[in-house]
Amino acid sequence: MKIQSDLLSKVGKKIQNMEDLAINGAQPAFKQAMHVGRPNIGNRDAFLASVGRILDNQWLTNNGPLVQEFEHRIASFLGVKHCVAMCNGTIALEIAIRALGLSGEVIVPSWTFVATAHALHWQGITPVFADIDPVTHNLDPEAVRRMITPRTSGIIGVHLWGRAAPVDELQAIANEFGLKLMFDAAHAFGSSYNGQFIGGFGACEVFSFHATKSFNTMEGGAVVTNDDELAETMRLMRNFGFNGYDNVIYPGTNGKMIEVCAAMGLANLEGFEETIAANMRHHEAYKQALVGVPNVTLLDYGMVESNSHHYVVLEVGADCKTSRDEIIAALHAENILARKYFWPGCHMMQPYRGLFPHAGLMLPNTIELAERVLVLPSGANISADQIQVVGDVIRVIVYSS
Ligand code: T4K
Repeated sequence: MKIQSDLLSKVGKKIQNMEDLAINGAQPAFKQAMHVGRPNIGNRDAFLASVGRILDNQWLTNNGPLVQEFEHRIASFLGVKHCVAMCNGTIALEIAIRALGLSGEVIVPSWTFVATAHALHWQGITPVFADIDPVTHNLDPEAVRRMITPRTSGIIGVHLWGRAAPVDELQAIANEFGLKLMFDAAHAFGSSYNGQFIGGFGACEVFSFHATKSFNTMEGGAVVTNDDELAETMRLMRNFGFNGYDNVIYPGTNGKMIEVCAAMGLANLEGFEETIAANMRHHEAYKQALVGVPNVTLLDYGMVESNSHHYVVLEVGADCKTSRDEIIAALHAENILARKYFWPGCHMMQPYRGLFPHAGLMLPNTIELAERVLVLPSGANISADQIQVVGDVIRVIVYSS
């Protein structure tokens, strides 16, 4: 045995050659899995105190005082008029889509989490997949234009990895063709576009506050908007369409955020700046750990716009002799659970694969990128030493070919 076993769960082993890798029979670098999307847990005491108050109040859900405070705090943090908190990002998307009156076909990227497409399909709307810009990973406005038909009612831009979609270009297309524009901002809490927090663009923007997001409410989401009427419609829709006692005026659903989730959000909001600072340190550590490794590029968020640096995205170059999947296999063998987000693209997932078997013909950049991207472990508890080990595994496996 090369190193003491108690060290394995903390720091991992030295990895210098192929024979040091677990895929070649060596002991895994980590005893416990290193995850993508480890939850950030803010002020634990503040959260637990709020939970005590919730129990004392005997008000657990249905627009309780903490949800109201949460909505107020999020709206003022983002500089928008309304935040309508929801039970998760997917329901928030569904409600926003419905409240905007989208129908027929809506243009979305295939290169996103499948919830973006499902939120449309779930209510009988056809998601039409447009290709992305291979550099930004976001919708290519020209590709969006190509997918417009007489049935198109809207566009959902996704701010992938928290990097803003081409907001102005998409808005110009929406205006030209009389389409509604909204954004899936699930990754983009704390990101900016032209120096302004994401949240105020398009007709509305939808956040996910899932446990795996930079800012979480355990499960949760929200639609934020500057449109008073839209906000009011969504408030009614998330509560079955009730407008006062016994008076239902919409086919609503149950999209309510519960008090415990709002308490988690309030506790995490306190620590959000710290979370971003830690993410940025980790990002820098990954950058250093990968210095000189040929044909792999860490997605750089730059410093011009703000970004939570939550997703550590690695692109394997077309010239790299080691495939993305070989890198993933080597990492997984070490208990480093890197992910292939968002392979293979929504258009290759059911029901879309069956419904639109030829969608890929219009998605060359998506198909290419889906084979080359992986997301590396992150989260508050990851250490620089662990990141170095991840970098060493990638270095050795890339140099091996
Ligand atoms: N739009 C976009 C662009 C999205 O990315 C998402 C969600 C949505 C819409 C929908 O929002 P929500 O309805 O989810 O609010 C995860 C998340 O479940 C999902 O929220 C997220 N995007 C997506 C990118 O990632 P999975 O299927 O990869 O989850 P899972 O269970 O494999 O967990 C991911 C990693 O996190 C694992 O390595 C384990 C770790 N983890 C997870 C949880 C829940 C933890 O360490 N602790 C935890 O509590 O989808």
